[in-house]
Amino acid sequence: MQNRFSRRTFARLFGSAALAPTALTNLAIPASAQTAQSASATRSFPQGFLWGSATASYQVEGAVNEDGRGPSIWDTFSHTPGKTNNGDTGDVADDHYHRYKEDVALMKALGLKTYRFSVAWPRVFPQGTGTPNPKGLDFYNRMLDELLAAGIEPYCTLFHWDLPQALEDKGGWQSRDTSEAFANYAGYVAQHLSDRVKHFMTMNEMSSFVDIGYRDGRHAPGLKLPPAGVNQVRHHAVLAHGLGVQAIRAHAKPGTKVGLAENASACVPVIETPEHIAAAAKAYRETNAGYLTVVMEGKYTDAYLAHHGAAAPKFTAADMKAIGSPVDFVGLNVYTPSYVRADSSPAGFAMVHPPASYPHMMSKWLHVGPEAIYWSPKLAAQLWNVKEIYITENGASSEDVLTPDGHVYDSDRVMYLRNYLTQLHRAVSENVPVRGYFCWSLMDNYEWADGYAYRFGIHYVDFKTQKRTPKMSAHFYREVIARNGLA
Ligand code: PNW
Repeated sequence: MQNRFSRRTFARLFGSAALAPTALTNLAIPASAQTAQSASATRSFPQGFLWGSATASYQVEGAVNEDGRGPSIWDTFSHTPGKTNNGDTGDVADDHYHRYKEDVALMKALGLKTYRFSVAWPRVFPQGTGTPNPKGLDFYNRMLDELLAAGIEPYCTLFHWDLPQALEDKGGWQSRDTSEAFANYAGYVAQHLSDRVKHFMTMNEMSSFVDIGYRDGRHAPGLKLPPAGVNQVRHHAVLAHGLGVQAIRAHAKPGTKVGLAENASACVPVIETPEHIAAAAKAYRETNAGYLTVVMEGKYTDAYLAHHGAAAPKFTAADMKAIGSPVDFVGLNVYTPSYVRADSSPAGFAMVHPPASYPHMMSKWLHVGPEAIYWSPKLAAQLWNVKEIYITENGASSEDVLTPDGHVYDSDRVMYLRNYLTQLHRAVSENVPVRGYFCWSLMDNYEWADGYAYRFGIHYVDFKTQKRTPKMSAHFYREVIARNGLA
């Protein structure tokens, strides 16, 4: 109701064309503002900062039965009645498999310096292991050539949740064999793409696919394992990452960098005092103990093992060595803040659960907390001496409305991005080594179990016609990129 009212009011006051993209495009920057901007370095990002955008294979590609692709667990899950909002599947998604040229053109128009995409494992190895399918890799070859011709640097994720169904049938991430199969696949892709891709990420958000898919059952494969099972799946995920790092190093061209993209819980001190900041650092290490912390330290924290007791994962010393393989960079996906306060418990911190009134975006889990993007990289750099960090995802879902004359005035997303980028600017100003930022997402896409109703794109997609329309947030982002800062 309130949304409808404010849109109507907006149109009455300003007319629906007042903020038309063309008007924004041609919006002249007064000379005084330009001078002020260049004079005040405080609003600029470092030269060469990589402005990007991200997508993932199953969320955008479609073409699930083409060129020899095998089924993934998301095909199975999304086709199971009752598992996804509205029964939505990724069968067509953004049809990016056929429209990648148009999508690279959108990126070019935005001025993107870089683009993060993921390779679909079941396109390359339809059965997960065994004989590769050359036609699967061909798609990425075509797409990469298009990107490079547009002057956009590719960042490649190897696993963004679309596990080959054939591997799930043999136990999936509950089986250690899947970690080995991943390393084999990762080495193969790195060998074939590292002439053009210089940055590979092994995994996207291990914490999401394990916890939501194997513990909560809300994502593929829809399991609700008991704690010991979940902890073992988690162990196989970090092991796959570590073996993947080794395989990529063994097969990629020299100079190829390897990392991961993790949504480490972004611990934010409730009040920025030394004791709450120290508590946030402890919380960052412990709340991420099964994922980023074990990857960075090569061992589970004492508190993690003690907390899980008999349900703790089973592992060997060789596993731990692989898991702790040094990475060249860390990617952090940042959305929701996790507030922390100091307390007198042995752990020295407590999580602050936000009240029901805490503001969120359309996705109820997506609490608005711009400081998350300041503290997450700052704490990671501080705890593990990381020298190269990327914000591999940040963005927001909105109840976007396409006006009859073809505009999307997503002021909530613009507000969200502006506030998060302001905090990111704060981090880089303090020399936190964040080298780039990837907005999630380039375009509306298949938002997993939430289907197509939850839109994260800065381009609106009409899923009937596949027409892409830049939203107001795309115009905002293009201005940020052009200025290399927040004007
Ligand atoms: C990430 N949570 O997922 C994924 O990497 C993307 O594929 C996804 O589309 C995007 O963020 C937006 O959701 C998340 O519940 C899913 O906290 C769920 C959560 C966080 C991230």
